[in-house]
Amino acid sequence: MTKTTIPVEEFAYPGSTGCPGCGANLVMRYMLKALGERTIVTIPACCWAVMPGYWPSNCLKVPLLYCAFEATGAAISGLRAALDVKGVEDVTVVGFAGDGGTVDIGLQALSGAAERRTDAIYVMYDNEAYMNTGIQRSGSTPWGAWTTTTPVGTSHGFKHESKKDIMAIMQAHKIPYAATVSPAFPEDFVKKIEKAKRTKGFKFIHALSPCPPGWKTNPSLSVEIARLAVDARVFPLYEIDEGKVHITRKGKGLPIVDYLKVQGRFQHLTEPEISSMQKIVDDNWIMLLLKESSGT
Ligand SMILES: Cc1ncc(C[n+]2csc(CCOP(=O)(O)OP(=O)(O)O)c2C)c(N)n1
Ligand code: SF4
Repeated sequence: MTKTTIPVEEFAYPGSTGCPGCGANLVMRYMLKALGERTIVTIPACCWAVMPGYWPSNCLKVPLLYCAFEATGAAISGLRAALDVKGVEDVTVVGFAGDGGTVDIGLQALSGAAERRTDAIYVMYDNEAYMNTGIQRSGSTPWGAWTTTTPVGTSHGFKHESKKDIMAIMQAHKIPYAATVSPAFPEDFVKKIEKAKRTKGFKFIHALSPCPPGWKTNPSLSVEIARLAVDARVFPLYEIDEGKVHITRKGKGLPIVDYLKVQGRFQHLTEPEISSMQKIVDDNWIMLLLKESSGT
């Protein structure tokens, strides 16, 4: 049996107030294992703003800076500048935000930090909706999903807009490093965060984070669902290193229905609608393969 290379030391302790089976819990845990103690995490309004618990019973071993919902990119820029003025070079600055705080309200601050090449890592944990306030749809909610603001009924249906391609948006900023990670593949996850830590400048990490209440899933299946997302190529694992796309795990190419059928938020979809989703996934996969083979 292969020995794991994941660091044993924990910087996220048990006791987070997250729901059972919260994927974002694992994202924080693996991220901190890779980064270590000399890290400051900036968190805007989101589930993780609540999950550490109340002082003095915080479950994280690193300092936290809370910021306004839209301000993660600006906050990490200010923090980095302050550390630079003090001559502190060995501390990694991290912005850790949900998808709503990233692809929607926080996009301008994120874009500014990326353009300035702020030396920091921005991690977006993507539970594909505004979960902390009651499962409202975000720009990162996939086509076809139920949320409380895209209710399924006779006159409404489900979300009819596509998920924003945040990785493409970040690639357009020509940042030195961006990667997708999954809590189902911790070795790949940790390696990418370690690489981001070694790289100077602005780094972006897109982490899929299953959310049992929001996705209407069994909490014991969160890691399995994250694995199915990769194997069905709904969430391919890849990195963009100095502009070059490299797929780190090809996945098994399972039909998308294997991923959808275990989630209550997709139960209303008809066969033709599932076929439409399969086509979106297939087209995105071909596009990713083309990007990899063309070196862009
Ligand atoms: C300016 C502003 N608008 C709205 C809110 C209310 N609010 C707090 S958390 C949140 C949802 C965050 O969603 P997301 O970023 O996806 O993170 P998640 O809750 O899913 O972890 C909202 C709308 C706020 N705090 N500030
Ligand atoms: S609502 Fe979802 S993202 Fe928020 S703590 Fe619960 S499982 Fe985690």
